[in-house]
Amino acid sequence: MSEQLRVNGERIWHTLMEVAKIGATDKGGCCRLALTDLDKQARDLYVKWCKEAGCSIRIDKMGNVFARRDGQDNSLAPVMTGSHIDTQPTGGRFDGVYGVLAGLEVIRSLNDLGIKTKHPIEASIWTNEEGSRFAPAMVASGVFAGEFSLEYGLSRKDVEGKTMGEELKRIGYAGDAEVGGMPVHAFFEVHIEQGPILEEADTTIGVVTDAQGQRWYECTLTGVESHAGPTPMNRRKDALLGTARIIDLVNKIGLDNAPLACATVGMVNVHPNSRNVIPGRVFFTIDFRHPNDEVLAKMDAAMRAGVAKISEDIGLGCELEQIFYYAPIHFDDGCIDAVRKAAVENKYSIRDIVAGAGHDACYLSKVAPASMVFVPCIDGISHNEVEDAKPEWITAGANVLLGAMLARAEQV
Ligand code: HGY
Ligand code: MN
Ligand code: MN
Repeated sequence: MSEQLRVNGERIWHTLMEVAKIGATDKGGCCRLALTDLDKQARDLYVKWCKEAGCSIRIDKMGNVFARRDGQDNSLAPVMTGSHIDTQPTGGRFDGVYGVLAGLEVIRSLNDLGIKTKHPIEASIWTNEEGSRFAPAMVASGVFAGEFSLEYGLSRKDVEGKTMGEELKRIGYAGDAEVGGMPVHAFFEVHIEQGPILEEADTTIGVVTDAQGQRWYECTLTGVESHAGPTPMNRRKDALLGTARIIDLVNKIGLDNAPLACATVGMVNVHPNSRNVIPGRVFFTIDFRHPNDEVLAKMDAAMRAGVAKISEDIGLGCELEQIFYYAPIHFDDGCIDAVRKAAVENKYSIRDIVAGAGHDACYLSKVAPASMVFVPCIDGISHNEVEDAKPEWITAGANVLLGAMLARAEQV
């Protein structure tokens, strides 16, 4: 790759820090939940920048935003990149938004370099990747890939009962373009690793070959609310006790399938959550992950058996629902090679890696050749306000994205 085929590292860093101001938290992170006014503000800024870079803008019915740079032959399927701009409640300045702004930087750099491509290029924002405000995660790229119906996607509700459809309309991003059903020549997503592997190996680029599978559950345990004082211990139906035992069970299932299994209870809502009332109802979530689908199924079975026993032992009602599942993914070998080649041509240190988190590229891989580029993050921490990355890593990931996209979009 010639020396000139590089992005403007200062510009992408500045762009990232500009967007980081939208939803900035006191601890240096970002809280920009999906389809809030802050999400709208960041989307509007991105659209403005993309228009300034000469792109046309398309918004689909799930609010996915596509900034299109024409190719020499616009009848050809686009080479796409993108990620998400929504964050966790205590999110960082890089998760998702880095991949969105790297797409913009690729377009800006192609403009600076006066490069035309045979295929059009599209840089995208995928709605509600985090699955924090609206569950499940990656729902809009899931609709695009045909994993979920449009009606299912638009009907996802937040804790206040607001639907994605209503919130898309409210922020002005209920587009009219159909969701998916279009050919995509290739899709690349650049993202911070969100784990410790690359930094510990002093490696700049992660060539993402696979993504682990996930199973998400919602569980409601129902016991009997009663007075913490006069109710004898042997007369209680304590929903929080059951939850505590299940949290320990989930953790044990993760440890029993170490070193690759991940098992987390991240959300617990206790009712009535009063210090002198024995909880009568508890809602909580379970998140299982593993790169091997059979192991993921084994974890599922062990959890279901354990939950049934715990509920019976304490005399609790139990509603357990799996709300999200996708099998482990192997990305497209041609796209993986394009990433590897671009990294080697840039003389970056590289290693193959499996994505521990879910990403929009996971669903895009079902409808297009896709792969990802990882860069390290400081101490491997993400989904935390301290999330951080070195400017040289950010530049490196964008350079590799440029090279990989050009390889598939074909410079003319
Ligand atoms: O949960 C995930 O893996 C992603 O952050 N949505
Ligand atoms: Mn992400
Ligand atoms: Mn995330």
